Amino acid sequence: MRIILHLDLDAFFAACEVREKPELKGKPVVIGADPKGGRGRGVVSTCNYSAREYGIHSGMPISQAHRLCPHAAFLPVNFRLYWQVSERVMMIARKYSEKFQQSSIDEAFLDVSSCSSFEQAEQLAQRLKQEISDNEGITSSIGIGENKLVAKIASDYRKPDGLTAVRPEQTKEFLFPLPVRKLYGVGRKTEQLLQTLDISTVGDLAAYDVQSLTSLFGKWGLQLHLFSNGIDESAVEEVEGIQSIGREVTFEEDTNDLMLLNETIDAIAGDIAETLQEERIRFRTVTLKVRFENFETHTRQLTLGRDAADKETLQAAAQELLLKFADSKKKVRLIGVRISNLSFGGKQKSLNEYGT
Ligand code: TTP
Ligand code: MG
Repeated sequence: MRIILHLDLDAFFAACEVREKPELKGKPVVIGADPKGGRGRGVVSTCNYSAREYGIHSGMPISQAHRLCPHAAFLPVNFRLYWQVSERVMMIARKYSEKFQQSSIDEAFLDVSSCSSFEQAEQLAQRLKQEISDNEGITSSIGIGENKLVAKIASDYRKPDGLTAVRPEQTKEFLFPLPVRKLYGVGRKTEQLLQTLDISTVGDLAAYDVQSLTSLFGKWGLQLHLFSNGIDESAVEEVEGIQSIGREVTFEEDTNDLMLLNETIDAIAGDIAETLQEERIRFRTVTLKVRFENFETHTRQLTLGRDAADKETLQAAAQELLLKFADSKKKVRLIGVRISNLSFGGKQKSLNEYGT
């Protein structure tokens, strides 16, 4: 039997800010675009739990967040700070298991099968939470389960500062009442398709005929069947550091001014390059994201023949990718640059893309 633990830091970007500015403690804090007194056009990256009480959440237009809670502290994204805190937290977590996998800036899986029981794993989780909170002043939530799927869903079950252990014999009763959206890989599109089949909970999905699922979804149908039954054989595999770094900008007004687009790309690239240099990170793949006025969103990417870390290479690559959109007549609402295929501290590591 395996015992897997999933760690997810609470309201991470906001927690880092509150830690740096204790006067914000207990107040609603929103991280993201400048609200400009309600006229801002970007989105909320995240917010702390006091702000969530007003209905604010990640991805919400910042103008709406401002309407819901005008007296919140609105702060810009300070990626460098979050990156540093993340690194320190991951260093702590890494000590708790030889099999460790960081899966995003604020999440990691630990294979703690060497614990003799779930009770022991819970004690270990409690110690880990305590050490993170003592050393870094931020809270976290942990889920424990027989595999990565269950552990991840469990970490989200009670938040913030939660600890949820789902023993193998409880897996199905835990999963079945949850909305299908909670399963890995089930996004809005799959959710909508499943809805047309009258499937809304994980239990509905588990009860659905697997053959019908595969004829509708192909291999993914089988995967859905397995996940809904709580089956996930994937291993906790070491993947060092985060897998990609990106920034995006929403324009004040939709635009097709090529000069403005180029300048914006240069500014984003310059910003990312600064983090790279300080942290000694190199990249090989550059992705450009463009969202048009009608919200249609496209990405184009290119992979360099060698690692790079300099601003100029990043800017040139992003500019080249922008040319691929040159024929479009539509105005641009948002533009973003992301780098992936990263190497750290001079050592090449193979990394998978992990988009947020
Ligand atoms: P999450 O772990 O999804 O969110 P969170 O840590 O803020 O809150 P919680 O886990 O307590 O529910 O994401 C981690 C960080 O990633 C988050 O602090 C900010 C960033 N992020 C974005 O920038 N945009 C997004 O849409 C999301 C979901 C997260
Ligand atoms: Mg989190």
